[in-house]
Amino acid sequence: MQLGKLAIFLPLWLLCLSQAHVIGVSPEDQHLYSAKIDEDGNQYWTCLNDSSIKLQLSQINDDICDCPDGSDEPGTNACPDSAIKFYCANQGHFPAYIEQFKLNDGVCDYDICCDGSDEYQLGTCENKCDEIHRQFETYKAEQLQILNKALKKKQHVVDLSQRNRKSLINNLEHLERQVPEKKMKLNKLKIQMEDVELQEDTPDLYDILDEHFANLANRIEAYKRDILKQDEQLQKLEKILEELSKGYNPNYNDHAVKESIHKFQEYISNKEDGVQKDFHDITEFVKKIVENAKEHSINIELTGNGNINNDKSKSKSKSKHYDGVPSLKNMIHYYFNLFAQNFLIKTPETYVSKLSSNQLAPEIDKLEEELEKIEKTITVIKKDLSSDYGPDDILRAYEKLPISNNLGGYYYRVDFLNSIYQNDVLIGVFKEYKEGKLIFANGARCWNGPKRSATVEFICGEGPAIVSVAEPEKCHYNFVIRGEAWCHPVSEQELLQSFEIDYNLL
Ligand code: MAN
Repeated sequence: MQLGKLAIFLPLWLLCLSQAHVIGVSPEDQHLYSAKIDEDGNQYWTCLNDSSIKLQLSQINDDICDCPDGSDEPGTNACPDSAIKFYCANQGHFPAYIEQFKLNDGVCDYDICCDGSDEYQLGTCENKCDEIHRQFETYKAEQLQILNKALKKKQHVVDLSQRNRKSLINNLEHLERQVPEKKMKLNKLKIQMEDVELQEDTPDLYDILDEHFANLANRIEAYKRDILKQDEQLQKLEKILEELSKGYNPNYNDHAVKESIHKFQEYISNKEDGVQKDFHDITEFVKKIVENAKEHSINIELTGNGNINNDKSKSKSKSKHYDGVPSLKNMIHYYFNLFAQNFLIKTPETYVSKLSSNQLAPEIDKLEEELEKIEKTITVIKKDLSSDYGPDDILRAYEKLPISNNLGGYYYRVDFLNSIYQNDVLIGVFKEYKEGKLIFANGARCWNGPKRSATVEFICGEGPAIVSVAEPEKCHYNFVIRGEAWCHPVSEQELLQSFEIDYNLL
């Protein structure tokens, strides 16, 4: 105000006396207007953006624009294109800068210059800084109270989004842990399947030896018959000789007869009992071998020549080997060897599934399906976790919390990170979060127009709520959603910008 009054009585050039206060310039910038002294001891000043333009001190704020940047007229509106603004000290409130065209125009711009200094020439604007500052303090207190409440609510939202993220991570870890276990199980099943298929394809050893055993039994029977026949004949012969030895006439002194009878008697006294008991049991013995073979039967491979080939038979390569058809003498030995080589060798401890290939196949399919599903879910979760869902992952909190509102005759439903509907028309599916906005695309096609799409912006306030929907272009919608999650701590300067003076109270 004092400046204003001064201005009424003093010529303009006095407003820029050397080292004096230059009107319209902040205290920090006053030094830019200090006088320079030339060789002749005269004071001068140069334009701020062009030091080649020398001016007399009286040319500062003389209402004539001399400098290209308007720096010689900080306190007048003589330079219309100047970017320089007029400084209001606003003692008791906040200093501010006002556009020069608003200077001395008869309007008190209290929203910028609460001290009325913008009208310093007329001096008609009273200093209202005290009242305006009081109003601002009240506004600030109210706003901070609202904001603190909102920030507390925001903290809950942030906590929820972090919990949602954590549960996704837990889910991911749980699934990832299952993969190696399931893969191992699948591998085992596949190996079992191969073994079982091989087993099902290869003949049973018993089946192969069955023929040999039948052959053995037949041969034994035939030899038995031969032996019994020979035994019968032998007994007949023995009977003849016995009768001869009893009925011959020793007086004939036939040396050959005497000698033969003597040998026969010797033969009889040394003779063992007819056919051995073991011989009669031989059929029983073969039967037992066959039963044993059935019990311990295993699967083996046949070589091209029909011989049995497995690792066990290889390991017995030192055992006695018989070629061709065995004789009665070695027959038992032959067949026992064959049996022992193939049945009586302990098999290595290998696991062969009790399940058939028909039972294993669906188990393998099921496990493969499970694994595929798990791996797909892992990919989806990883993509989700690496997606940008806003600062503090905030949108994750609203993942399953759609909001709706009736606006402009339509019912809108916004399902964050999913879709937006206008009544039952799809406006779009979530595409991305970009530069603080949600982008939805690929909605239902408009009649004779593009597919519907939308952009969602957020503002701080009570919510979450859809506060407005606009359709600036045909079928592209702009949504504004208000919510505490989009509130931030504010500075005094920010509050000052949103502050509005109640002129009724001035
Ligand atoms: C419906 C609504 C409108 C849209 C027109 C286009 O009426 O989806 O928002 O502009 O279709 O035909």
